[in-house]
Amino acid sequence: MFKKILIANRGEIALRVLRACRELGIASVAVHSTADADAMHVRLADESVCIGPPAARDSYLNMPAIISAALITGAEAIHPGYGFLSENAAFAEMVEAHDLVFIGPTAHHIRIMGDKITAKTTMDDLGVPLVPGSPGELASLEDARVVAERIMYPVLIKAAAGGGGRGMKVAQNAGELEAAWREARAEAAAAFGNNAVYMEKYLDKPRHIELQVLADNHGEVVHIGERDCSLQRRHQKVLEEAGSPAISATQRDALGETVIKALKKIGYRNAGTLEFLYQDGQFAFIEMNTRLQVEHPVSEAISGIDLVREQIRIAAGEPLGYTQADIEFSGHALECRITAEDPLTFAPSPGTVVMFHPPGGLGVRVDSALYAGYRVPPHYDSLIAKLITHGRTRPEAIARMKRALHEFVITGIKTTIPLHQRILEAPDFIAGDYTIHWLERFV
Ligand code: MV4
Repeated sequence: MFKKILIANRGEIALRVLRACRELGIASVAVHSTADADAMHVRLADESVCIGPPAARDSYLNMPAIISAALITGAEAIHPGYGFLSENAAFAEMVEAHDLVFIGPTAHHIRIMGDKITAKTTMDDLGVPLVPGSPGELASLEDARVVAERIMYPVLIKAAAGGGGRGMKVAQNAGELEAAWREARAEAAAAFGNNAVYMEKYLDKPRHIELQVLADNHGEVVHIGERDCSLQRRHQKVLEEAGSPAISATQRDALGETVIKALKKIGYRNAGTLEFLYQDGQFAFIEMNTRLQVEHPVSEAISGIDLVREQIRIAAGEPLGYTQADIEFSGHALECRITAEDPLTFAPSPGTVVMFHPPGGLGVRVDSALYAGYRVPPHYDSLIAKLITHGRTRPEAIARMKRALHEFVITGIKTTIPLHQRILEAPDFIAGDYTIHWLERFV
């Protein structure tokens, strides 16, 4: 096992990794920008290194500074958290080139899944179901026309280097195809420096359901159940749940079996998440995330598995030590992402936190790096707390969430707590009856 790990991140996820390190008896090194000198992750770590000015590109994305911090402090491994360098294959390679361990998948797998076309063709070859679409990159507008006629309108043109909805254009009919093609390519080139695009049939009312997996370096692969992440606004997830209210345990097990077989074949390692669209009883793979995700705590709640501990153990070469048959799912979990934003306009609301009283009690977890007197810097993501509740049933998890939101006091900045309270009262939410479009219409 490692003796010391560097955490290349900030905020609640840096704390999450620090906690796993301390429980495993591993020393921790925090890195921080000048804007984060007073941040909680710096205070909680055994050591810290300042890696640059506030702008993320000069600090949390500064690869040489982070590698140097690891070498100077004698850390043996780097946990990237989520965002920042977590899905940067070049960084994973740089880490390994300095005889450090990247706590995550291999650079090869990060690269395959980072290109959405390669990810899809890989999964297709492995028998994972996809949305009908182009077999690969669209070669020309003519090619796009041929594929669209075959799969039938409406169609969606997506950027190969995409994700997060950028460079994605719908064509409802043949008349809209040329504009969609041009706009998708232009947006992809501008956003990613890569104008490669592909086509899928446009699903009009899907749910976003993703499957958490863990794979060790010895060929064992397990799934940790699904999460329903359909409640999102402008491609930002707002509230997630495990399991999905829309699918049965039988459906989950069948999907899990297909995915495990596929990941064993490609020798995938560490944690990962496969994203699916689910509509009319069918799953269709769209993307794979090769990192720990923000919403991982709901999977931890229903499985009892500490995903970050497992990531670290796997990276150190330890076998999982259990199989799918040993994993039991219990109850239901919800996560509310609380951001420093106006709950009505979503305008960012950085500033100084005056009061901070997180809720507690049975079935309640708060992952947050906030404290009274902390100044939320304007330079980074607006996520300030994740509130997770677990119950024996979905109604119990909902009741706990309402109770916990009622207890939660954050003053000095605006937060989205009132938005979550409204969602939890909505009959469609209570019934579990929502698609990826529901929240956009609700807010
Ligand atoms: C889709 C889709 C409908 N049909 N693909 C958006 C971001 C990217 N990760 C995939 N996305 C979508 N792909 C087909 N064939 C609708 C979306 C989509 C979406 C997906 C998941 C969660 C929220 C979303 C919000 C709008 C659109």
